[in-house]
Amino acid sequence: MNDYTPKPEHKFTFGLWTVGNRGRDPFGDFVRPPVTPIQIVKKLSSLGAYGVNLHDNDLVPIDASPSERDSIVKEFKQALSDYNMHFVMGTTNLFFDPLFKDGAFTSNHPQVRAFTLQKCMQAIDLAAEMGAETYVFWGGREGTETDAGKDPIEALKWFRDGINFLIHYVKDQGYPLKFAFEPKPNEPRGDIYLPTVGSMLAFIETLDDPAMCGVNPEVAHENMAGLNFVHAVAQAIERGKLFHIDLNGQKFSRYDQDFRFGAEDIKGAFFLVKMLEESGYGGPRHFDAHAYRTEDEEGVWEFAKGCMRTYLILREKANRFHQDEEIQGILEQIHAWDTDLQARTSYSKENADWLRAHAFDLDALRNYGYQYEKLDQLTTELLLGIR
Ligand code: GCO
Ligand code: MN
Ligand code: MN
Repeated sequence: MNDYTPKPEHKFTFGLWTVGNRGRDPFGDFVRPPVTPIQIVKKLSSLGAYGVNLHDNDLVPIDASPSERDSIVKEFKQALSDYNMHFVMGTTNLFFDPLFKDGAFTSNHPQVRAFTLQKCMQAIDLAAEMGAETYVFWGGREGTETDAGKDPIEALKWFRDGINFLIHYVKDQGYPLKFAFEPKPNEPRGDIYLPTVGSMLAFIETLDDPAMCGVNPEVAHENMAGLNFVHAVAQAIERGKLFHIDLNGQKFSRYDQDFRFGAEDIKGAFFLVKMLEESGYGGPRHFDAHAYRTEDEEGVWEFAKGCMRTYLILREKANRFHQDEEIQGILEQIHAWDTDLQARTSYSKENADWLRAHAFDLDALRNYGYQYEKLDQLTTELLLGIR
């Protein structure tokens, strides 16, 4: 009998803002009462989660006095230890306050850019004090509606300068934190800079310490742009840059829906879980999603359970995929190696001469069938539960 019960060893985490989401949207107000951070920690712990993540102001109000801040943090740390929950990822809210309306690191206003550094330093201190491993930067409002007023080349330089400042701040403080950058193509801005995983990976290489920096890709964000999320994550994994991940569900090319993991594109979710498990990714499985606006508090916890359960079911399906003789038989044929020929494809003068002279059977290649139809149907049947 399979057991899909989440356990801390599965490393499932939730942002306070996810299960704490009260259902407000641009068209309508809150539909659920607030749940306190401590209630969230308690409930998630009872559901088998590993830990929580937060924005500075999810825990400490932006106008809290230093002593208020300290007592809130103390109480929260106590709750984490009481309920055996980890604090995994910290981040800064650089989008809610009206002063961030033109962005934070890339605001045209120099005082906003400087205030951003101050707010980030404080939020990084908070994350380090609570033992976070990873610090996420999501450029919520780092973008424009019109390019008439902001130079996008200059904006990228400002963003780089700001992040470099914080890289040096973290090193000077001796915090063992890594930075993870989260791309998104649009929303809430008309366009957000560095919109995809690929563009973020390129940007990271230009920072003062690229080794300390990786990405935090989100299913919804690549899918909003019509892109294949598995391929985006693959590129990050291949470069050792997958530091964190935001799992959720999304219909392609729509607004950021943040549905329960697996609620949409179940096959995409399957290939994602399969790749994460096979790649040895050891980081948290973070759900950055929220319950439908139709739900009451009970529905919120159903949503949280659903995210974790679906992940575990898909993980088990990935194991079955490996055990399925018919599927594996086809894969063996597809992946058959021609080792002699393979050896000829690493460059040497001799190999180049040999390859130039080699006669390929082009008709055999033209007529070769890859069997993907059968393989995909078998995968679909496996997912539908009849294999
Ligand atoms: C969004 C983002 C955010 C970030 C979060 C952490 O589209 O709203 O996904 O949820 O992940 O702010 O940086
Ligand atoms: Mn996210
Ligand atoms: Mn998002």
